[in-house]
Formats: sequence, structure tokens, C-alpha cells
Amino acid sequence: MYTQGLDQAEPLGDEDLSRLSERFEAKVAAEDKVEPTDWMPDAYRTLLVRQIAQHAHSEIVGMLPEGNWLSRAPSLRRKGILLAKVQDEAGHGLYLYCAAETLGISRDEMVEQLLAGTAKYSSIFNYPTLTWADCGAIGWLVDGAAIMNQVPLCRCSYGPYARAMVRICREESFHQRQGFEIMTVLSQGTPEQKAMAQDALDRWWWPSLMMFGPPDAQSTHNDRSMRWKVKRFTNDELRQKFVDMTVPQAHFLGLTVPDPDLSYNGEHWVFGEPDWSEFKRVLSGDGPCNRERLAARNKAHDDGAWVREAAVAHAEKKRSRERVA
Ligand code: BYC
Repeated sequence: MYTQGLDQAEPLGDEDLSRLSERFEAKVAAEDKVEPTDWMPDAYRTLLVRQIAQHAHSEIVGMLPEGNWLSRAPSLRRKGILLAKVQDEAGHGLYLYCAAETLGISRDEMVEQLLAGTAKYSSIFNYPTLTWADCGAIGWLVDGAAIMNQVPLCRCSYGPYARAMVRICREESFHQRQGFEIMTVLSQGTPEQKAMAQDALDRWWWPSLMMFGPPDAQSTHNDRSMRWKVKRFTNDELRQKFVDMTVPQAHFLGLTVPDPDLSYNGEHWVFGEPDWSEFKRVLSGDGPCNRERLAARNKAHDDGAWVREAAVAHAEKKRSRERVA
């Protein structure tokens, strides 16, 4: 872990602080990347640790809904593809934990917060995957929403986060295509298969819109995050872009978006209001699967204790062999 800037030898005076702060703001304004060794305001560090840790947790918890279908994918080909996708998500979680570590928090601390239920992760992963079509809907809608949100994060002002996002977005793009392909096959299949695709769209549409976060007027971090170029678009702007991209895709599939207020105004698809009380309920831990997700992560952590112990024992053995040599 490299946490420079945290270990200054002496406290800074007001003059030094304002000089450093000016230099930091100028760097952000000039679109230069802020690196772990650079001075940064505490609030910037806190904002990034919060967002990157939540993002990492989302990738890790996000393995669970699709993981539920690994043993039941309808063919060997589908199973292989799904397995690769779920493994990618584990990888994304790990890059992101590493990016957060450059800001001075340890992975152990972040994992502890997740397991204790004190850290947030994306609301979307607290919904169940009831049918195979849900794997299609997750790829199409959830990964589609993730790409819409994450491509701008490749231009985030913090270097390690921006660079991690480049690779993540490439992989998300494959994920989105595989989901859309599942939905295409189902929508062109038997009436039962098409009904299954429609049912998945009905259940995942609104939670996908909620992934973008609360409406701008209720977003607590938006202004600061936009000013410091962590976020490049507001929650509402990205939600609108997502709807504009996705509604024609639903029409291509011959499916109906479950929104009676949906209409086209010549420029954008105008859509109804998501149920924000449901969003708040899910965030407060009372969604359909919150408890199940945390229990699964805690069990995986406990089951993996022997691996961590073995790794420590191996490292100790290696060290003592090196001391003797
Ligand atoms: N769910 O002030 P706001 C994936 C929280 S995984 C839960 O607007 P901000 C994938 C927010 O944290 C990709 N909480 O916040 C994996 C804040 O709470 P705190 C997941 C949410 O940060 C596997 C409060 O509400 N993507 O792609 O300016 C399989 C106020 O919100 C949510 C990311 O993590 C939510 N949906 O904007 C398939 C993207 N929304 O911290 C796919 C990175 C808001 O004050 N994150 N909250 O307690 C972001 O872009 C931003 O953090 C957000 C929210 C747009 C999500």
C-alpha cells in the first residue's frame, strides 16, 4: 500500500495549505491527473475512498445474482460465458480495492465494513435472479447502465481510479453484449421464452434506473464530485442517456418498457418517476435480498479463512528460510 501525502512530517501552516490547495485546484482544472503522491484535500480523499470502495463492493456482491445461475445455465457454452463474466467482476473488485488502497485505506478495512453491513454497494444487487432471462437482463440493463456511468469515470481526476476504469469498461462492454444476445435469443424464441424475457425486463427496468443514484436535487455528493471532476455527469443526466439508448433496444427486441409514462419528445425519451421510497428501503438494508447477500459474503469470507492462514504461514516460512540463507 502506498499512502504518500498522509505521512507528512510536520503539520502544515495556513499559508502552505492554501498554496497546496491552489495547486491542486489548478491541476484538476487543467485536466491533469491527481496521483497518490500528490497533496490532496482531505475531503477529496474521503469522497474517492467512499465511491471507489462502494464501487469495489458492488463488483464483488454483483457476482452473486448471476453466480446463482452458474450451475443451471442452459448449455455448456452459456455456462462458460457466464463463468468468464463473473470472474471478470471479481477482477474488477480487486483493481478497485487496489485503487482505493492508494488513498490510505486498507483492503482489510474495506472488507470488514462490507461484511459488517456498514458499507454501501449498488442497490441493484439486492434483487433476485428468478429465471435464466434475468442473466440476460443483468447483462443488457445492469451492465448497460454500468457502462453509461463508468465510461466518464475513465476521465476521473484521480489517476489510479481513471486507469482502472479503462480496462473495466472494455470488459463491461463484452458483458453488455452477452446480455443483449441472451435477450435477443429469448425474444425470438418460443412464446414462453419471449414472455420470460419480458418478465425479466419488467422486474429489472426500474431498479436499473435507480442504479444512477437519487435525483440530482437529493444527491449529497454531486456538486463537490462534479467540481473535482470525479463525476463528469450528474445522476439525472446519465439516467436520461441510459433511457435514450435502451428504449430503442427494447423496441428492437419486440419488448415493452414497463413505463406507462414513456413518450418521445423528438429529442429524448421522457420517462416516469422511479419509486424512490423503494430505493431508500433497499439502501437501508431492507431490499428483497440484502440479508441474503451479506450472509453469502460472510460465509465466503469465513470459508476462505484457511486460505488466508495458509498464505500467511507460507510467507512466514519463506521469510525464515531467507533469514537462514
Ligand atoms: N446504490 O450523492 P449521491 C457493476 C448512495 S457494479 C447504493 O448521488 P454519488 C456490475 C451514495 O453512495 C458497478 N447506494 O452519491 C457488477 C450516497 O451514499 P453515502 C457499480 C447509492 O456518489 C456485477 C447516497 O446514496 N457502479 O457494474 O455522488 C455485475 C447519495 O447519492 C446508489 C458504481 O459503483 C445506488 N444505486 O453518486 C454486473 C459506479 N446511488 O456514500 C454489473 C461508481 C447512490 O453518502 N459510483 N447511492 O452513504 C458512482 O458513479 C456514484 O457513486 C453514484 C452515486 C452515481 C452511484
